[in-house]
Amino acid sequence: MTISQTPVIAKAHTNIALVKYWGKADEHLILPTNDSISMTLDHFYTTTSVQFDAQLAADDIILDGIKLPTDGQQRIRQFMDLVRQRAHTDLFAHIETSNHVPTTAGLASSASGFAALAGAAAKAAGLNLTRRELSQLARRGSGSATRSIFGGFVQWHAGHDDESSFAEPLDEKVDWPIRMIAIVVSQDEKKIGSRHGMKQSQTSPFFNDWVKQANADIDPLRTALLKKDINRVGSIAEHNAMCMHATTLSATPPFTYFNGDTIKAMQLINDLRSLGLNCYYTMDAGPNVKVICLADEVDAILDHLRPAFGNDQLVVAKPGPGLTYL
Ligand code: 2P0
Repeated sequence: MTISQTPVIAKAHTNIALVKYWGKADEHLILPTNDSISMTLDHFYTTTSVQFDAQLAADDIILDGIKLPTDGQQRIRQFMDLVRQRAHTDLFAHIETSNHVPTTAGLASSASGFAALAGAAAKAAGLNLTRRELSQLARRGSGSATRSIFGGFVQWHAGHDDESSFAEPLDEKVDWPIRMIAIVVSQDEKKIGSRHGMKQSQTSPFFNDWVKQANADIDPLRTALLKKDINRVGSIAEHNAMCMHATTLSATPPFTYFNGDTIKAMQLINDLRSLGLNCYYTMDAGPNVKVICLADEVDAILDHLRPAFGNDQLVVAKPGPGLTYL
């Protein structure tokens, strides 16, 4: 194992789950309560550079050009400790990361962030990991990062221990024109982070039913993706998202990620569907809405959304690639 003498730069894209990860079976190892399936997006990504340096007394972390205060570094440092332990080194590192994702606004910057960090840190530390091993490592930073190691459609197998919980690509070179339109209703930081939110959701009396439903959605969604059936893909994903969000409304105390614009966007998508367009919504741990549709209907959908949302709030994304090195 040789520590890299030059910075290693990795790029990873964010992903949006079609069957969601929402609940942990093991908080320390980040083992989820159920399998999940996502689509990696081309439009939103993180680049991260890592270089170990014998001169450093602590990790030096710069996020979007700003040095992170010590209290903001804990998750990254803990993750770097894991990399150091595996690489048998006690060196600290310069870490510089740039997000091309609205940070913490429900477009999953922790997914691309920890996938890029896992890739860059492992290689900089001289660890020669397979992509499956990188997905296991990324998982320890943030669950959704497990899936961002791969491109296209990706399944995270929940597993039962560190070894058995990893992601696997279902179709990395998506050859049909599925699209996601992100309706960015808010760029504000979310009030309840997903880590805290999913824990609170586990108090819902419906939580076990949510897990059952999510596991039951996996095979039908895999089949629908294989058949390139946008209506099956969209309706499974939309129903799955609503089941997930039902666990927030029924938690103790109850909460929701939706705001008024989230509901407005859902209604506009419902209108479009009753007009015969094939479009479906999904939401994550924030108020933004992602519309699942086909490329040839994007313009008609955007036209219908524009009176309510500005051009700068509407971003069209395609399936994107997995982890790469620059
Ligand atoms: C997902 N989301 O499958 C789910 C659906 C949002 C809703 O962001 O605690 O940030 O770091 O493992 O990965 C998952 O939350 O949580 C997530 P941690 P993470 O994409």
